[in-house]
Amino acid sequence: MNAEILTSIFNKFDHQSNYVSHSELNSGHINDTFLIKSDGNKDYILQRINHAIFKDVPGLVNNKVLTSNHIRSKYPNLSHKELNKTVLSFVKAKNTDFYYHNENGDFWNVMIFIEDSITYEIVKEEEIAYEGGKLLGDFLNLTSDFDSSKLIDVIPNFHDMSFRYKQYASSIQSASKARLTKAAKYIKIVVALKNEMHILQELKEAGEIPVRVTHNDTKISNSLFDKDNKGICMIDTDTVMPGIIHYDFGDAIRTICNTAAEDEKELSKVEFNLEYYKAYEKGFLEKTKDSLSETELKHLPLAAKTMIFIMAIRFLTDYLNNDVYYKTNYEEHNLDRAKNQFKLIESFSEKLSI
Ligand code: GN1
Ligand code: MG
Repeated sequence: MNAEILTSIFNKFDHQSNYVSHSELNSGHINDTFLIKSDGNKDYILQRINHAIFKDVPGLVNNKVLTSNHIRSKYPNLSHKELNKTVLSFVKAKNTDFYYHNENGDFWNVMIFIEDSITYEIVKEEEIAYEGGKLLGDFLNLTSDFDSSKLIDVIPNFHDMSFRYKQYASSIQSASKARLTKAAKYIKIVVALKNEMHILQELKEAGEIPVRVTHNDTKISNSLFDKDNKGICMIDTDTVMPGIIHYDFGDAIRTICNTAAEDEKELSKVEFNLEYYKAYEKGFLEKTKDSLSETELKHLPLAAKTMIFIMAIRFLTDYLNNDVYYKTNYEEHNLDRAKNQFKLIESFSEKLSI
């Protein structure tokens, strides 16, 4: 994306500053995200939201703004400036929507960049795991009284195991022989895990686990930290929706406890770090143990395994569908991601018996 195009889009928003330079932030698999340095006293995040995947972008942006407003209302004593360093703040487009829809159909939105914030793709310090657990606990507490009927279902059935399994089963039906052969080993693993991986879904459907406002994309790179390793806030609120806390806990564990990146091909580098699991759980429970039910608490380890499995089959499904969903950098990128997640399940099961 060239500077001229980005400048013109950036100028559609009401920030009263000028574009100076930009860099692309490559961690997401769906949207395109740019850090815009400005000549004012703030920098910005400019994001193109993928409307092939997010069918109702105005609704999604509204969810994000409502979530931020709700969280902001919890800090009545903070100044505007302090709030902008603590909670995601969205910038209105000059037409007063919180998004800009350009001629070729793309949707854009702008947030204030929280200065001096750091994100991690891979965790190398136990303290980050612990602080990450507290951050998720805070997020769930801050949104616990948020009226979820105001939120649209951004992607229906997002973490619904039966739905994900059905998508996977249909990808097997339509996949090429070549891709099926490459996936054969993993297809067998899915068969073996299938029943156990539906337990949480069944508990949810039976009403034994309550539905709350949840984040739904809690990979560790979606948490901001300051330079002293203290958590600032959770970002990427694209998928905030009603759900069960297990997938939030599990997705954070999936990424924090993997000793390698989610797409590391050298599987001997992929191990489950039990110490980080314990540290994350400690931070999380410090914030939430009094508000969660016994059934919710009892199933946290299963949640971790289930969330790793969900991502394993989502990556495998996309590989079998010829890579139509996630951004990929090379032919077998999705297969490598799936293999990585299956290896993580194997290591998880060696270290934690559930
Ligand atoms: C996608 O684009 P990103 O990185 O925010 C995906 C998540 C996955 C994640 C895997 C809407 O999120 O569910 O956990 O990739 N988001 C969507 O890294 O499918
Ligand atoms: Mg996301």
